[in-house]
Amino acid sequence: MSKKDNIYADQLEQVESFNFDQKVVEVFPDMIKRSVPGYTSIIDGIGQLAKKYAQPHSSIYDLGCSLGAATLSIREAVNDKTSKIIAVDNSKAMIERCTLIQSGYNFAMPVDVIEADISDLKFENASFVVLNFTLQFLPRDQRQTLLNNIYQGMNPGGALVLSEKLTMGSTSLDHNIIDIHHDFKKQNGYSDMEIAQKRAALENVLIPDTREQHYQRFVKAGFSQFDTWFQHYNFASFIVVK
Ligand code: GEK
Repeated sequence: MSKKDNIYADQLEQVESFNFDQKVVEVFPDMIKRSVPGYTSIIDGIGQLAKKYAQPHSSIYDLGCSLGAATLSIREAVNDKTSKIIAVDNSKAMIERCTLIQSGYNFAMPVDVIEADISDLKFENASFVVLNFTLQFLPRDQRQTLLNNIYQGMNPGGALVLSEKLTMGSTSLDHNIIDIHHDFKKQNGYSDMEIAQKRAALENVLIPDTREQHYQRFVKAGFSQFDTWFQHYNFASFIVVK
């Protein structure tokens, strides 16, 4: 069971930059469900999309896997022991907990849980790749290279699912959507102070792009077929097919 996220409940003298440490691991499932609109639907959808795109005898990548929610959804949906999932995160604390969680399930599809920076990976024989709210944490100048690498290592007919917090093109639209997202967090029990301190912690750590910036990157990497398959407020998920 995940503990309740109280990390920003008390007034902090100084808000440090957000990082995925042990404290975050302990509350992560609660934090992400109360903060990201549509998170549970996206996790379920990733399993369904994997059924359509994952190929036998191939590799499936879950990049920035955290505790492996997407990995579990895929393993549950795709009953195939000939392919394997490579779940990667650069947080040691996340990887330790993820390894423990995955070993508690007896699905057919094997999984390797690896501590690494996703920018250092070489992709091979990939049929399905998941970047579920991870690309937004990568420095902007590394994002195109990662997508190029994924495209290079992907089999024809394979797919990438990319979920991201978006920024809207216009300032006033952005302002209103961010307000609505904050109301969503308030409805989920976060106080104004918690929301403000978390926002400060994520400043310069979570850097959102517009939908157009994502679409341009897909084209530049070589992908020709893509669309938004899910959106709730400023949180969207794209399906990108090779
Ligand atoms: C889920 N996908 O539950 N290399 C590897 N991992 C990274 C990197 C990097 N360069 N940068 C950040 N991460 C998950 C949720 S959380 C999203 C993903 C959120 C990892 C980071 O350590 C964290 O675990 C994850 O990306 C982002 O479906 O908390 O908003």
